[in-house]
Amino acid sequence: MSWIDEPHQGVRYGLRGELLVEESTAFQHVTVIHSERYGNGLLLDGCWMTAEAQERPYHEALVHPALCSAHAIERILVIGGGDGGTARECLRHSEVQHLDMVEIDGRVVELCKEHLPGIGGAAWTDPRFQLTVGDGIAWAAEAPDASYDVVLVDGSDPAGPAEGLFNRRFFQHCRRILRRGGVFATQSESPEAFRAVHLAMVRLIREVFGHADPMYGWVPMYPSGWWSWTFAAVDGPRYRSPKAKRVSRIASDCEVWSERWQQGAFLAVPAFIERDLNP
Ligand code: SPD
Repeated sequence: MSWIDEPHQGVRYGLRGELLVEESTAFQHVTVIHSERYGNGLLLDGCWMTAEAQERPYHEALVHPALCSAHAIERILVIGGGDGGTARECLRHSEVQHLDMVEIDGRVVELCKEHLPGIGGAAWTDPRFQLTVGDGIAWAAEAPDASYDVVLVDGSDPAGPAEGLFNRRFFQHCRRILRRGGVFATQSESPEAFRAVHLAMVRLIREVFGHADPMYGWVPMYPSGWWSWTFAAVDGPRYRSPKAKRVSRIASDCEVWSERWQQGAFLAVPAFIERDLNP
């Protein structure tokens, strides 16, 4: 047993556990651990991505505001999301007919299937699920106009292979490929530990879509534990109004997400962020 830490700006975010896998892929350094507190976990380039007992609040928050509110949810695109948790939550919605997941690092998928199989769970064998190992940024750039009802970005931090998931061109393509009534969502970093990146993302998505709203919650293993997800839609902030029928089908099996939790999370904009976003 040892401590496995993500150092960030002079603070260490760590779990006590043992190393299971440590290797470099063509894209990044991958570490898989077993921790006492949160079960098996994954780090990419030394940054926490997920752990068995930490993933549900993160994935539920990214997925359900979008999937409960988009006009239709037949065709979904997930960019990143190699552990399968985002796809798993999407596929709990029976109206989803097809889900493309485009993950750049096939080795991450293999390691997650082997060491964190419960995160992807039923998604890995769901006939609606289509995995492409490839560049999600290029996928969005090449997808036809209005080809998805929901686009979800489940990438890592803005360094290395995920860097292009944080720029204007990428967000413009995400908007272009959404159908009418479609919803876009991305993880948008910590308002405390990645304040500048978070603000830049919300501002940029607002410019591209004409509006966007961050939603705040907690993922204790991530830097500061305080996290955000940002939503935008083609036709206004429909993600703030989930459809009752979809909510009733999934809410009882969620760990953290509920319609009420979501309402509070959209309202919980820290004052220091509010002042910067709406001076
Ligand atoms: N600093 C952590 C950012 C992690 C975002 N994605 C996590 C992947 C979980 N599916």
